[in-house]
Formats: sequence, C-alpha cells, structure tokens
Amino acid sequence: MRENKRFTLVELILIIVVVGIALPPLAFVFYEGLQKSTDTYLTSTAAQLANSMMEEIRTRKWDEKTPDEGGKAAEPYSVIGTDPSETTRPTYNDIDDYDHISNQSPPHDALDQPIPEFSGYTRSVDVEYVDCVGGVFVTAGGTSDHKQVTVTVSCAAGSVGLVSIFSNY
Ligand SMILES: [Ca+2]
Ligand SMILES: [Ca+2]
Repeated sequence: MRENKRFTLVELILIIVVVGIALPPLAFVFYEGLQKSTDTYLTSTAAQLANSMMEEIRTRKWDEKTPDEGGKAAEPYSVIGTDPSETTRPTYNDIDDYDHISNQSPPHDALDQPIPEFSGYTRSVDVEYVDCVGGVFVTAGGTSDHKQVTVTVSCAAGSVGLVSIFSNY
C-alpha cells in the first residue's frame, strides 16, 4: 500500500515535469495563434476602412470642372485639393478634394465626424495626376487625364493601401 502511494507521487512528479516541459511551447503556439487572429481582425478592419473611403470617393466627380450632369472635364484641370468653401467631407464634390485627408486618427465618417471606435486606426488619402508610360502609371509632370487615388489605413498590425486610377472621360 505504501509503495502504491510512492508510485503515485512519482507519477505526479513525472506529470508535473512533463507538463512543465510541454506547457511553454503550447502556450507559445496558443499565443501566436491569438496574435495572428488579432492581427487578422485589425488588418481586416483597416481594409474595410480603406475600402469604404475609396467607395465614397468613387461617387464624386473626376474634377471640380467636371459638369454636374457628367461628361469630360475641360482643361485646364484643377489643382489637386479642396476648393474654397469645401471645409468638410460632405462638401467634397470631386475626387481630389480628398487629398486633404492626412493622418486622420480616428478616421471620420461620411459626415466628417470622428469615429471613436476606430481610435487605433489612422487614415490618409493621397491624390496625384499620373501618366501611363509603358503600361505603368507614373507621377505626371503637370496635369493629365488620369488621377491616382491612394487610401492608406494604418493600425498596430501594419497598414493597408488601396490604389485606384480615375480617368477623365
Ligand atoms: Ca471640389
Ligand atoms: Ca478639388
């Protein structure tokens, strides 16, 4: 009977040793999985924030001079950026007005109100005139028929960037 108790104690010690050896790697694997899951959630949310901004920009005119009824804007095209009286997002009427949004944290909603739930995210929009050279869009020397819009959203897990080319037609 006593031997059984000693044997049980030995077993217990063995279990503690085995668990002590196996637990750290298991905890690490679990932590890694949890970290990747969190990163996936953060980057997925960042992608949604970038996409929603790009979709809003897509609804705007190509240029300040684009006729409200649609069609091609007449040259000379406008300087990139907001125009007088365009102080908030609801007043932005062309795609390059959004170039004004720089390192906005937390990102704002369509009514230009900060969204506190996204305080860990920073969103920027860059708009520039580009030319197509050899099948690749490069920064234009002046104005051109193409504008490149880049929406970048950064968070603790990294950053997500969306790029679209909008053409005057
Ligand atoms: Ca405008
Ligand atoms: Ca503009």
